[in-house]
Amino acid sequence: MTSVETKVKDELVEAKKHPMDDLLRRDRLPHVWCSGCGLGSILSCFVQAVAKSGLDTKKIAVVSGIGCTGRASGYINLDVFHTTHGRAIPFAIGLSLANPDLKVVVFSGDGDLFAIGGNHIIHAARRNADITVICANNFIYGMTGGQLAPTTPTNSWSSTSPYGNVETPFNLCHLVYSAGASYVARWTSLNVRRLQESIEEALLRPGFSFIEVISACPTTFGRRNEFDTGLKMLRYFNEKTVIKHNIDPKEVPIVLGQDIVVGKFINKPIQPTLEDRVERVHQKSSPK
Ligand SMILES: Cc1ncc(C[n+]2csc(CCOP(=O)(O)OP(=O)(O)O)c2C)c(N)n1
Ligand code: SF4
Ligand SMILES: [Mg+2]
Repeated sequence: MTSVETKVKDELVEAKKHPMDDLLRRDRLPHVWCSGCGLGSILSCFVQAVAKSGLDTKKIAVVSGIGCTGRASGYINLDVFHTTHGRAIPFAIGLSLANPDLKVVVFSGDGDLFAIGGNHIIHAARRNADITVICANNFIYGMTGGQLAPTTPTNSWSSTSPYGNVETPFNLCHLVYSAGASYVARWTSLNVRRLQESIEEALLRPGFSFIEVISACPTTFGRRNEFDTGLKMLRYFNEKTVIKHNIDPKEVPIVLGQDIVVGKFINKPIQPTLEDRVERVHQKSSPK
């Protein structure tokens, strides 16, 4: 740590307590995220949602994979696990099956969850695993220098698509809904109040819930795509965001230059979870 970082850290520790301090690991600050990054806002919405939910913080676990987003777990003052790249979902399901009283949250990036970890997320949704997944979608592999992800919009630029992306990206909300997700919402890192409410709602309902957060990444996505500051990305979100609740996620792909449809898309009636079904089998199979 440089002397400037040490000074900033000491000043922060000395500073007046913030209302969310109990849920943050202040000794880990300042965080590593770039100026203008959306991840700080998403983290803030998450801790505020936890506080408002009234859940017992001793019974919440947060799991993340690898990437800029994956670093979030290190700043949250709950039981947190920073797992390997792409494996946050199986780790989370393991926790939830071993201790169904836990509320298990996965907080990770689009690449982690839908590229290397894509197989796990579809099966978690299919099984209605009792986990809440918050996916920060910055359209890119942020941490490793801006490589093309399965979420990179067609025609946009990345370090591995220097002539523009020729592929069609996944519509994450449609993908998880098709696989069986019972709660699906999408917001941007600018919609802080609505995002916080959605996270709170997802935390309080059993079953597989999924929240996509379109997150500003000026450093690796933005600067190659005419949004070289966080402010430019937020202005773009502000201009293009349209709220439509209860819409079939199939209708709302993300196409650069077109409206970004956000909202609470799916909120199915509560169904038995994977954990409920496993518990029932255990009860049936226990010796009389
Ligand atoms: C097995 C493995 N493969 C590749 C990597 C390199 N790697 C680290 S983070 C990352 C991409 C992360 O992208 P995303 O999940 O979108 O997170 P972001 O940084 O954009 O928040 C990759 C490919 C790794 N750490 N482990
Ligand atoms: S590279 Fe992008 S996602 Fe990563 S911290 Fe910087 S702005 Fe945020
Ligand atoms: Mg990413």
